[in-house]
Amino acid sequence: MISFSVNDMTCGHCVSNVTKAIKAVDQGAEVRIDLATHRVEIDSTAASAADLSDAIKEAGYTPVP
Ligand SMILES: [Cu+2]
Repeated sequence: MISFSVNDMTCGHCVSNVTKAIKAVDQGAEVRIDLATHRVEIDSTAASAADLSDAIKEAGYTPVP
């Protein structure tokens, strides 16, 4: 499992943006997001942590490992 804290993710819209960004890198990824704690957990077999981090950054957010 890969996890990040994404502290600038503040609402449901952000959650959907981050989810889309992750799915764009790995369509089969399992994504769990807890908005209250800003925690993003990803189970991916096709993408590395660096790929996923870059995708979240490109969507305009700041993932912290
Ligand atoms: Cu938002």
